Amino acid sequence: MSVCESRLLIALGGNLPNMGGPPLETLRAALADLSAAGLGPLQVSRIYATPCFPVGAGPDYVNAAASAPLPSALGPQDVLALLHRIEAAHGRTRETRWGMRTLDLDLIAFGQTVLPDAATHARWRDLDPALQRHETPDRLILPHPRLQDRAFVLIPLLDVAPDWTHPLTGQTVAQMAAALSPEDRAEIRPLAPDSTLVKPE
Ligand code: A4P
Ligand code: MG
Repeated sequence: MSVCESRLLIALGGNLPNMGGPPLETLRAALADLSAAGLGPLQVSRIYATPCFPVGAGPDYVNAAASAPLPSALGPQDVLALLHRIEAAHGRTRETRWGMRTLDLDLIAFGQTVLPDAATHARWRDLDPALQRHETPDRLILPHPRLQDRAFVLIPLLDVAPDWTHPLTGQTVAQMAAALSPEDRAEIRPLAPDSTLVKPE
């Protein structure tokens, strides 16, 4: 297994202020929380401004991605619980599926782990788009079932894990990103050419 394939991948996003702070500040604080919880060293993508999906469902988002070595003391469920704790600490509430949020932390991959199993994963991955908004998984699905569809996840991931390979489809992040429509790719814009969530020392 390549070094890249044995990494933990996290997608970060937000489109609502928390306690007056913009989503960019929330994402920065969440990264600090991830490090403080023992994940790392983190590799962090540039920050991207992305149009809200579904179109018109709220303000534009700020999105980013992070990658870390697999933690020795935490399993995938522990990492998801950690992400949920960090979301809650930054004002995340869950009212509507795909609704506006101060902070969304998705566990995109835990190395090559497949959960709960290949057949269930295929069902979520191939779920009719009309049903996706209404069906919410009640358990951890890995890799994240919508990974291959989301330009706001794949373009930031290109910065940190272009060679990571999906354990079920065999596609790399770079191949999944190349399969997006040019229009979807063009909508994901770095905030500045050298924008980063990590403050210089
Ligand atoms: N869950 C299962 N597997 C996972 C996983 N691998 N990572 C469970 C995270 N959570 C996972 O998640 C719903 C349920 O899935 C939870 O109970 C969790 O335990 P959620 O975070 O409450 O719901 P969500 O974020 O609304 O849904 P989901 O499926 O993560 O969708 P997306 O694709 O993240 O959509 N537009 C822009 N521009 N940028 C965004 O970041 N995000 C969304 C959310 C919509 N539109 C967006 C963005
Ligand atoms: Mg989510």
